[in-house]
Amino acid sequence: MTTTETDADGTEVRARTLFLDTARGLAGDRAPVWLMRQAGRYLPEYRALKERHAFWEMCRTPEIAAEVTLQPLRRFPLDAAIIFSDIMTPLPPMGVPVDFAPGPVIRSPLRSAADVARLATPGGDEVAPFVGEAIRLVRAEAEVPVIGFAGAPLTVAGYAVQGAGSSDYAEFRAWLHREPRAAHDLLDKLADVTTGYLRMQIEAGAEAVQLFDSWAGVHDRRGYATFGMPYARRVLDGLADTGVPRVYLAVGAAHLYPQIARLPAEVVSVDWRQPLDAVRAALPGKVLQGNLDPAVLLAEPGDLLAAARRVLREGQGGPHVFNLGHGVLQGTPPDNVARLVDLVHDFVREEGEG
Ligand code: 1CP
Repeated sequence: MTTTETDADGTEVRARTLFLDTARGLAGDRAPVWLMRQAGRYLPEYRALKERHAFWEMCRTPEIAAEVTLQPLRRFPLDAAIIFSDIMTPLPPMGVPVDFAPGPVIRSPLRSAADVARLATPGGDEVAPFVGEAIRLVRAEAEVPVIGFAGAPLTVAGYAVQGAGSSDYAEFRAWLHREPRAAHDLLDKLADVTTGYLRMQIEAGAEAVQLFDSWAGVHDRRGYATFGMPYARRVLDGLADTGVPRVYLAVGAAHLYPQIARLPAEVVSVDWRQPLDAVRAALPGKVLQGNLDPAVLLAEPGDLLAAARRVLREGQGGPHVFNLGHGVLQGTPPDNVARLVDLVHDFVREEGEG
């Protein structure tokens, strides 16, 4: 299959479909590339906008959200855009105010069954119409597909109950044991709202969706089987009829791969802790997305390129979307991102390998 074309002067034209074809399981001539947090504070043009607008204002103003989404595409020949928003977006319309400082802060975290009972469950069109509008604006300008996204119920519940990001979510994990019924009610509401919200994004023009279960890995297998996987499954199943490729991300979650392997997602985004050839054996039939260590983008160019080549070689055993194992770090030099994206473009899959 040929997914790249060459124009009159011999330069490669990105076929619009490379990312989507790969996400659907077709291994093309090269791996498509996009980077989690490709928009954000490592780009001076983002920081310039951020000086004039608060984070929520940027998310809630479609023209600004679209502009921020497009910023990395103007610099780098990326194969997909991810809409600029946050996994916290559905919480305020459910009745949970969220501030950013710079990570999310919930001043009144959910604690009791009554707190959960009070939550609203806005329909897909009510959650965040500005996200749909931003997607339409990006679709009108971008040459590459737009990825919509949401947080997975377990990860969003972790913030809503813990009150902020945490390295271990101990408070939240204790709450799951103390208040399992309220936890299921909360996850149930989040699953409904998230499904509607993602369907709205697809209707607005998102051609793939990613479900971020960033903190799934802090839970043990039993906790994930009880509170994580069933709700992620419900959201993903709720999108099946759209035909849009579904990407599921979890970080530090190798102990959960037996469960993740059975989720209805075409693509699994994996962190850098294990090489892709080893992960492929644990996630049979899945397209793999990942998994360069984002810290490597802070290293010398020679070391960065060697590490990226290793990821590309390890990904050759099946369909592979090149990405980082997690988001771009704040101090990343944009020149290193340029070097990385060029390298992925120039790397040709070795026939018969992998
Ligand atoms: O001050 C600033 O500039 C705010 C920094 C920032 C940005 C740029 C936050 C606060 N969110 C975002 C954008 C964002 N968040 C995007 C779109 C941009 C892109 O990817 O190009 C996406 C997809 C997210 C998703 C997100 N937010 C996740 C899932 C991805 C992941 O990193 O695992 C999570 C966990 C969040 C929560 C969040 N929001 C912001 C921060 C700094 C964090 C994480 C830190 C924490 O838990 O405290």
